[in-house]
Amino acid sequence: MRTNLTKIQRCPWCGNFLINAAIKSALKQLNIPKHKVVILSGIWCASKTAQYIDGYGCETLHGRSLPFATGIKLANPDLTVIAYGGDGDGYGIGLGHFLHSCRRDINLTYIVANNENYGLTTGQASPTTPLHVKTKSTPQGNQILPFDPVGMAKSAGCAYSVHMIDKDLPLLTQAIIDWIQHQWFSHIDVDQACPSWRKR
Ligand SMILES: Cc1ncc(C[n+]2csc(CCOP(=O)(O)OP(=O)(O)O)c2C)c(N)n1
Ligand code: SF4
Ligand SMILES: [Mg+2]
Repeated sequence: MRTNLTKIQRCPWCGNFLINAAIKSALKQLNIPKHKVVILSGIWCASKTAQYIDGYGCETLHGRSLPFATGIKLANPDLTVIAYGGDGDGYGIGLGHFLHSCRRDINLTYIVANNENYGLTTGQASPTTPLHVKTKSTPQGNQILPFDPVGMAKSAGCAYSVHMIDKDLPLLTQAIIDWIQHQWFSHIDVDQACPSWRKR
């Protein structure tokens, strides 16, 4: 966690605030001390999370939170290791790491804040942008079929993959508690509000 932040780094009403609150609540309810928690994230809006959760953390490289998380878990099996990132991070540039993490089935929890766009870089289409949606990079509407992250995770061997929404905080918190307790790779795709670039 970063303790010297002087300003908020996300827009008002960003769904990442809710998802981060759910993680904090889950860790508290599980009584996991902060020196046993490591948060690894990729790059930007979603990935600022490593700075906001009390515990060890690192913003890694775009799409590379899972290799870092895997290494840390293998070297320190007693730690609770959570990887966190955006849809561009995990399903775009980091897709290979996601699928191979599903195959390896190492005990990590991977949370994806899926706002259906590249928020940081001002709202371009991502692999989960729905058909026909207009974005900065698809001014005529998106022509490419989005994929289903949960279906993809399951087909790659991850039994614990679920889709949640950021606004249902009790349900999301419970899912994070359950998924942290599983001894295998677990994945939560969270429908994350991005009022700045992806109005729904
Ligand atoms: C290797 C690399 N390629 C591209 C970028 C530029 N970049 C930064 S964040 C980002 C996309 C962010 O989208 P997403 O992962 O969905 O996160 P969000 O900002 O929506 O939370 C891109 C393309 C980068 N930082 N590093
Ligand atoms: S651009 Fe979207 S995802 Fe990024 S901080 Fe703003 S609301 Fe959140
Ligand atoms: Mg995104």
